[in-house]
Amino acid sequence: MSRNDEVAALLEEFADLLEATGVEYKPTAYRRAAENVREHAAPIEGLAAEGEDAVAEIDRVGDAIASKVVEYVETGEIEELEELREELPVDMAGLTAVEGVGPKTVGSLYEALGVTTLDELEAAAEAGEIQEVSGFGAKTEENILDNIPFAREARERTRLGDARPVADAALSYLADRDAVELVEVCGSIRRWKDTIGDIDLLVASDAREPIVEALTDWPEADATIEAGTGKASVRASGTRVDLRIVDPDEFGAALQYFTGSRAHNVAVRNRAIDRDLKLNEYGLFDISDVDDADAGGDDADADARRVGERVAGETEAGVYEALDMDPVPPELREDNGEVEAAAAGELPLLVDPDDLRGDLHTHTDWSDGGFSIAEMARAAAERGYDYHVVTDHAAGPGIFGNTGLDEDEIESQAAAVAEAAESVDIPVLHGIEANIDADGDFSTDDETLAALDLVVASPHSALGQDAEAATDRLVRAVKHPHVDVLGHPTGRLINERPGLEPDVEAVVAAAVDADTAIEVNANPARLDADGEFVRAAVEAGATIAVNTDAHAPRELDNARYGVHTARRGWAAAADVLNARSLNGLRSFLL
Ligand code: DGT
Ligand code: CA
Ligand code: CA
Ligand code: ZN
Repeated sequence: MSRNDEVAALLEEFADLLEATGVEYKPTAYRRAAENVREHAAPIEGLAAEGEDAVAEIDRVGDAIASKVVEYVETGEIEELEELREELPVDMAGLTAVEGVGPKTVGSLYEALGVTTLDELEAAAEAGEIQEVSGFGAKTEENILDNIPFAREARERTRLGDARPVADAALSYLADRDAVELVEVCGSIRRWKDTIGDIDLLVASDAREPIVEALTDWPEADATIEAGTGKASVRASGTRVDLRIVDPDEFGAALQYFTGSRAHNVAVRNRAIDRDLKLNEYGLFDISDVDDADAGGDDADADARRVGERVAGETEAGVYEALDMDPVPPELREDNGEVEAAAAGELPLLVDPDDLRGDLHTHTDWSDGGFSIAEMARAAAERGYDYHVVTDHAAGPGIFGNTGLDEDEIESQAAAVAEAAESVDIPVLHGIEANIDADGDFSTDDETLAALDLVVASPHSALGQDAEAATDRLVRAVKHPHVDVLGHPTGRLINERPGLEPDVEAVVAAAVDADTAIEVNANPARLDADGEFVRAAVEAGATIAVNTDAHAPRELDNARYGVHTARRGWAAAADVLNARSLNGLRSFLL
């Protein structure tokens, strides 16, 4: 966390506490200031060292806030904030993580019931105490109770998109150490799950100590949690990083074991048992000549678990092959039929990041993006894509500010896209991200939609509607004759809001019927559709599109999150619309 992020978080806490104690206007000022401190290019500690005036140069940061920032950087605390914390000793972040619970609610519930934590909130709701508080009712209490599990999980798990860059940094740092022979991520992050509990790393080396030391000395590690002989754990960017060190000839078995999931490992181990083999983190062993059937059980020490004759374990692929299976891509290891498919030689050839030939959902400064049509298209060309599609927001409810395009603006954008395309090496198509309203209608007229090369249709509002309404809405949108891609189908934001919960089977059946592709939105806050949704779509024969929804050139690099999510849904390159050539794409759009 940079100091700018740290100060911004503090100002936001200040805003929440002020709001909870009933102060008006000021909270908004603190939140705006926080946002600008976070985005500010220069390090805040440098400005604070120059004094209040330098801090107040930041947009929206007034003198009063600037003096508090200086106070914090100089003394490590802000007196007024400490007083507020004492007055209202609540776990603000934990409580406001519950959808429908804002700082004001936290303030009222603390005053009336003394609620300070998520557990206390749950207990009060279960006891029916919340509906007795003035301004609250039975419905609010029920909503709070419904939303607590989601909030609790969100507090415990990190988004893949936040954890993966930390894991990548650790990987390249460790790969550069002399004593390290091999290093890999394992656990849920290697399976590209959309949220992860911790980052697991595996190193192959004959040494132990220098590697434990290397991890605890890692400049990005904020704290050491544990430093043993064969393993170590640190905290980095708020996430736990677990490292295990194994002998090089046991690396494959350990990688297989620590990648999980537990359910996948159970299924694979049972397959070993059927063959009179024993699989553990040290290798795959032939135990047919071992007398004592209990030898090397899970409770035995490491040496005793290396029992019988070892038949595999140096490479992970070798372990699977010795069990008469094709190697299983990590994304599939959830015990959802992959063990049977691998044994039958029927695993799909999954889509790969290199298969993508263009992005079908991107924004420019015509709506809420930050870059011109030409800048975005050139960035796509630089990434080796064969074509680029511009899909700015059409006007509609839920579209930020006034940034959506009306029919006239869409028409003028067509000319601008054609003009920009002249300065770009790849074809640039003109699309739109149309807005699916609560009923499944569109705010943009049919004639305008018909004239576009491609229409992505996405929900942006009414994301709390019930399952039946959500299903009707998405099915209608998918069947609209001019819609080509259903964008971020549920509208979920990982760890923030669950989004729509439609009948997925019904939506994908409609998509197959209408020849509409289902998007995997690769924005790491979304990953929507998720793996399960993709699996249903692929099984029904629907087409998938993996799009970044980029609002800036560097966001085009998020494509990998979408591809791995599609892989979690068993998608092959042939299932993916933007893995096709321009001609292939055009014939789908006809
Ligand atoms: P997470 O971190 O909650 O997102 O999920 P994972 O899958 O990364 O789980 P984690 O970090 O607890 O352990 C990593 C993998 O190691 C896990 O997928 C399976 C394997 N593993 C760890 N401990 C055990 C164990 O006691 N028994 C078995 N069968 N497998 C284990
Ligand atoms: Ca893990
Ligand atoms: Ca772990
Ligand atoms: Zn978009």
